[in-house]
Amino acid sequence: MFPQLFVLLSLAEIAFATQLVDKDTQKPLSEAEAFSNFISKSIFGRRNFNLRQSHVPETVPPSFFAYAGFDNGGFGYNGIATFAHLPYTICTKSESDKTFDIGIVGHPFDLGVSYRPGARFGPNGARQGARRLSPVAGWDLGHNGVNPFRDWASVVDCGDISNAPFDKMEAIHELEAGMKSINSRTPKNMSVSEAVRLITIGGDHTITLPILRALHATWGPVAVLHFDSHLDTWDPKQLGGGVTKYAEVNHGTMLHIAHEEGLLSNNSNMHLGSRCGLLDEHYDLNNDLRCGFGMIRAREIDKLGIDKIVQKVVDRVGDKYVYLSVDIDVLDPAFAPATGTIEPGGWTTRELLTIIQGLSSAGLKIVGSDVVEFTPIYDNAAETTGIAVGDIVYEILHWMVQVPVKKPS
Ligand SMILES: *[C@@H]1O[C@H](CO)[C@@H](O)[C@H](O)[C@H]1NC(C)=O
Ligand SMILES: *[C@@H]1O[C@H](CO)[C@@H](O)[C@H](O)[C@H]1NC(C)=O
Ligand SMILES: [Mn+2]
Repeated sequence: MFPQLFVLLSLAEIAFATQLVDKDTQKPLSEAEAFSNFISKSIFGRRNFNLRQSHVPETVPPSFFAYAGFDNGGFGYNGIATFAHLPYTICTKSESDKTFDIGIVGHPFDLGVSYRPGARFGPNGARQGARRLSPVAGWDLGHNGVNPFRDWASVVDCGDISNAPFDKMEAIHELEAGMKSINSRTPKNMSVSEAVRLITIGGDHTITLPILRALHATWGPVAVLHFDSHLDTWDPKQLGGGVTKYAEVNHGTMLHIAHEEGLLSNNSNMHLGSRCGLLDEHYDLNNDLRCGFGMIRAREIDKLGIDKIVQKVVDRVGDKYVYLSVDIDVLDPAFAPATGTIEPGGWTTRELLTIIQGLSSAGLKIVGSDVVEFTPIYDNAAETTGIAVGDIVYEILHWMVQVPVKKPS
């Protein structure tokens, strides 16, 4: 009863206050008109927020407000969480031919982990972490004048490639088939870049194997730049071996297997940010060399600095096609606590972003990429890891936009 009484009293006050006469025209007003007039002239009244019609100089671009609702939510917290509010496209369908150039795709898979599980929730965790990224405000201070969402390339969120939860081998086949299907799409802007390119959000690191298998048909062997605290070239006989063949395929052996299958360049691959325990005094490192990897260890950054790190990578890779694989555990746990196999002593988010930008500026020919091992359940209330994953994907997107690719002839 009390609220109704309050309204009645208020209306009476309104009628009195406005004297039922429009203040501008002096025409008499009904009680209802007086009420709405009172509200609209109060501080609660609707303002005209269309800045394009207001006193803003014409050189100022339309307000961010004017875009609210643009492509699934101009403001970060609005809308369905596609990556950076990008349009959702089912990229595996042939109807998607010529509709996009670069896709963000999720691989919700974590059947290959050795320690903390849960990376299957990584793709949607990264979409949540990327909410404050948007085509609407995509011009980054670190990349003068480029908004990678609205440059020559059409960028979409391809959704996830669904995969079987009960059988790792079946799931890996499904991921490979899905990637092959998307890779076969004709890009929208053929005049700039001849192939669609994908940034995959994992998923545990095993997913890099089906991705490399799917890329091989188009690009041949690629130079893998592997940002990771671990080597991931472990001999399957060593890590998971002696039990079943099934156990040998996991997030610590996939680069060894990729080498054995001829998917990697012979001596242009590189680990960056390495730091981890080894399973043997000599065997792991010898096997790693055999798999074609060089290495920049995490602690070397303090002596080398970022420019020399970039130069070493550029010297090693040359003009080979590059596949970039970022295990989020390359970052120090302070910057990325939410991951499966944490190793203290890693790089900062800024260092990683700046190195990636350096590789991009050097024009290395990136044909695909992944950011893996984000396991949202271990993130904090500030979403530190998820937001870092979003920004790393954004940095890689800048690289793909900056360096279009031609298919091998
Ligand atoms: C392709 O990119 C060029 C260069 O930025 C641009 O002018 C053109 O509009 C783009 N074409 C399509 C179909 O998006
Ligand atoms: C790598 O070396 C092997 C053995 O010499 C050779 O058969 C293979 O073609 C080489 N692969 C590449 C990508 O150069
Ligand atoms: Mn890894």
